[in-house]
Parts: sequence; C-alpha cells; structure tokens
Amino acid sequence: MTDPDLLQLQSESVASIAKADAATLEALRVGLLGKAGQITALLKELGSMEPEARKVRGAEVNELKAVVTSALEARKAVLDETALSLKLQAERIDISAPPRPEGLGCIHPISRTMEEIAAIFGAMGFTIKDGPDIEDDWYNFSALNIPAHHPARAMMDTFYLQANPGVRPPVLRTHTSPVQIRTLLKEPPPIRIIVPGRTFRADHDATHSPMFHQTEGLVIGKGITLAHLKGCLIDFLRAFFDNPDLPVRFRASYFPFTEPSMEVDIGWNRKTGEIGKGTDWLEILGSGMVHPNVLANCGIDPREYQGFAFGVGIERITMLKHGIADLRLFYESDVRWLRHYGFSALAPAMLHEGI
Ligand code: 2NL
Repeated sequence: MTDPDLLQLQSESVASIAKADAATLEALRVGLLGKAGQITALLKELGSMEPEARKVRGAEVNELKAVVTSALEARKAVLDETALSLKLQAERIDISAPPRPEGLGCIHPISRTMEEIAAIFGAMGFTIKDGPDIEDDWYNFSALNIPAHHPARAMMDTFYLQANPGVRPPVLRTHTSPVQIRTLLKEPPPIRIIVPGRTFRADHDATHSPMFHQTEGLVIGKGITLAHLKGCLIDFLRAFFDNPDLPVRFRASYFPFTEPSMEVDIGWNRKTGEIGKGTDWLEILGSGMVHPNVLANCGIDPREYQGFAFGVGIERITMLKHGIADLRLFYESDVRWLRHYGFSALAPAMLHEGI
C-alpha cells in the first residue's frame, strides 16, 4: 500500500478497533464497512475509474478492507471470550452443596419403614409393584377366594364408592393384594414382588385408622414350599429389627387366600417393650402358601406352580421399632413430632449399612 491516506486510515482504524468495547466496535464496523462506510465509499469510487488505474487502486483498497476486517474479527473474538468467562464466573454454582438445607424437611417414619422393607427384599431379588387405590370387588375380594358373604365385604367394614350400572362396584382397596392379582394375571411366573401402599377400612380408634399402610409380598415358582416362606420371613424380620438372633415363631392361622396360613410372632418382653428379649410372643405379620383357588382365578395351574404370600402392617411395625405409642401421631403432621421421629432424606435405607 502506497497511498498515505489509505495507510493513515488503516493505522487509525486498527488502533481504534484494538481498544474498542462491544458497542464502539459495532459503530466502527458500520462507519468503515457499512452501507455508508468509509471503505465502502472507496470501493464505490473504483467503478468510475479507468481500468489500469482501477487495478492498482482496487488492490490497495481491498488490502485495506482485508486488514480492517480481520482486525474487527480479532477484536470481536477477544470481547466474546471475555464476556463468556465473566458470565461463567457469575453463574458459578457449587455442585457439591446439599440439594436443600439440612433440617428443612425429613422422611416420614411410615415412608422410612416402607423403604427399609424394599431395601431388605430388594436384596433378596424382589421387585416393587404398585397399583390403584380404587379397585373393584373382583380384584379386592373375589379373586382372593374371599366368599360372597365374608364380613370383610360388608358395607360396615369397607368403603364402597358410587356404583355405575353395568360395572362392578368400585371399592377402596382393603389390602394391597389386588396388585398381586393384577401381576399374576399379566406376568408369567416366576414372580417375586413386594407391594407397599395405602389401604382403607372403615375403622377408627386408638389402634385403627381408616387409611393405613401395608406391604404384601408374593413369590410364585415351581417347587416353592413353606421352607422358602419361613427362611425368607425370618431373614426379613432379623434384618428389619437389626437382631440376628431375633426369636421367630410360626403359628397356624386362617386366611381365605392362603392354605396353610400362618401368623408370625417375634420374641419380646411385654413389660418393657424390648424386642428380641424376654419370653413373650408378639404377632407381627400374616403369611401362607397361596391358595390353589387364587392361582386358578388368575389362570395359573396350581399343580404346576406354587408360592407363598405375606402381609405386614406398616404402622404397627413402625410403632414397635421406634417406640411410638399412639397411631394417630402418624397423621397429625405436627412438625415437632416429624422432626423428632423423621429420617434424613440424605441417608436413605440401605441394607449394607444395617437398616
Ligand atoms: C395380614 C395378613 C396376608 C396375604 C396377606 C396374599 C396375596 C395374594 C395371595 C395370597 Cl395375591 N395371599 N396376601 C397372605 C397372607 C397374609 O396378610 O395380617 N396382613 C397385615
């Protein structure tokens, strides 16, 4: 480049560009290369020149344009980089911080017990199932071999909902067994599931709530026996009450959906309430070998498949484990009580840490 005017324009432009902020840079670009820009005007002048002169002048103006363009681009890159790193700095977050301040909330003891049960049975290869709270009487009663005039089916004991003509009357499930029925109808054996959830019975006093919680379990396979039931439930109770020597007793009982049926007791001291010590027995869960009629109702051949089932009341074992005296405390939502009896959300139930 030989034209001193062009050289001067170039050096002044490059110097201004080098120290421009974002707004100034844009103004400089428009002033030099925009529609009415200085360099644009120089390029326009070429049109009216003689070919020889235009060739020389054209090369110089284009060189000027190239130098200015790359200076603009270089400065823009520097400004963008700085803006980005400022933004990243300003938006920095501590990903190691706890998700919520400790002490703000906690896990309800009912939820905790259901999580502990899930952790123990999870380690034995069970999966968790859930299903609707509103069932109909086939899933809740008939499929389970509960006869038509059984007292559990009475209006007095069970919450029935408004029936529509032509459909089976809806009912708030009185146990979580309908979920097992749905699973038996849908999935081929072998089956190994637990079903925690809300259940409903028309009962209300110091030891009964119209809404309460249950976890039931179901194992179906070829050659499943009472020995599997006993081993499984003894292991569960010893893990849950954190006592490898917990005395466990199986006592003959009756349920319509199991045959034989057994109530399961654990050793305790009635006077002190200590579990695992003393000479008294405390009923803790119900169990049995799944009744052949229940399997047949779900289209499973009882000569080919056998299994066991059990049910445990969550409120009851939570009260026993943590020395909670009154069932109603669970549902009062007294924050002071919840803080005392609740569990940290940051320390979930894990079998390897001891439940
Ligand atoms: C109790 C008794 C029990 C079951 C629940 C069950 C479910 C199916 C088939 C057979 Cl689908 N049985 N469940 C069996 C025995 C006892 O619960 O006292 N619960 C608190």
